[in-house]
Amino acid sequence: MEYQWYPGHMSKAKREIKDSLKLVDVIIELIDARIPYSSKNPDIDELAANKPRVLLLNKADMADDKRTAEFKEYYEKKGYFVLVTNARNGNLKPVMNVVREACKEKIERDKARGMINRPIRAMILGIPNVGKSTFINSYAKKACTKTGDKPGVTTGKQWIRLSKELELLDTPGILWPKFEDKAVGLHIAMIGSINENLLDSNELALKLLEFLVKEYPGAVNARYGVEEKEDSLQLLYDICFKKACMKKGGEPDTDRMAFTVTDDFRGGRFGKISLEKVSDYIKRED
Ligand SMILES: Nc1nc2c(ncn2[C@@H]2O[C@H](COP(=O)(O)OP(=O)(O)O)[C@@H](O)[C@H]2O)c(=O)[nH]1
Ligand SMILES: [Mg+2]
Repeated sequence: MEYQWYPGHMSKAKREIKDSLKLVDVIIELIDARIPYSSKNPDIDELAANKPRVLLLNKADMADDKRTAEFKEYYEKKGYFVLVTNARNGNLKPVMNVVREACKEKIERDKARGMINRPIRAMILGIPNVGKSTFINSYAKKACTKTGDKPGVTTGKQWIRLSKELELLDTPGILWPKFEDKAVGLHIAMIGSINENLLDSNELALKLLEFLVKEYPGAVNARYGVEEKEDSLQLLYDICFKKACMKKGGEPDTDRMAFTVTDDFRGGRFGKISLEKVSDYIKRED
């Protein structure tokens, strides 16, 4: 499998993020709870320069709750302030609580200097499609005051005041996933965050079926009414027959069914499923 890489574009983005980071007290990084390892960009560690880090395990409504809880604990042990979120129905209170906790030192420092009402400033970061815009919009909708340029700070930076306590840079930082790792590329393709035609869609569906049968027994049967088996190509044929997904000549239309399987997965129609679990990654990172 081949993945595309955009070094020029990304190094510019990285520089911009680095500049913006100088202006904020805390970094709020969104990752996809279905792939908490693959959607977490390691560049942020290098860019972050000791800022407090809040990690949002977003799209948790589509992920496996048990696996999400394990990742939450795993990242907390690494020093992140972690929150499980669904950016589509944003509730600001829990976000404020973790941000406040992450910025405890700054708040106390301000207090000691007699600066009581200085809002916390944050920047949203993440790879494409994790929900950055949705997050900003769902909170900004409630508060919706663009605070405009701050004189003396910088030009061209817009801040959104979410509350008296919290301001967000209105443009999120977009980082690229770590595609050199084939498993990362595959998982990102499975959830549909990169352009579909970068990967063979049949192969993608076969890998999904293989994964589901192994890790979530019963999910494929519940969806298509077929007997589950390890041979995912045979399974795809079985699903074609079961669902009468045939070409004009009477042959099973595996291309069309592969598309349906992938689409069903991305739409959450196999249930709440995570492609990754902590135990798969603990050996790699630690
Ligand atoms: N189910 C679900 N969908 C979400 C969530 N957050 C974002 N989305 C959807 O994911 C897609 C990408 O979100 P977007 O905010 O554009 O991602 P961005 O590229 O990081 O800005 C959109 O279709 C959103 O509606 C979430 O928590 N749960
Ligand atoms: Mg966006």
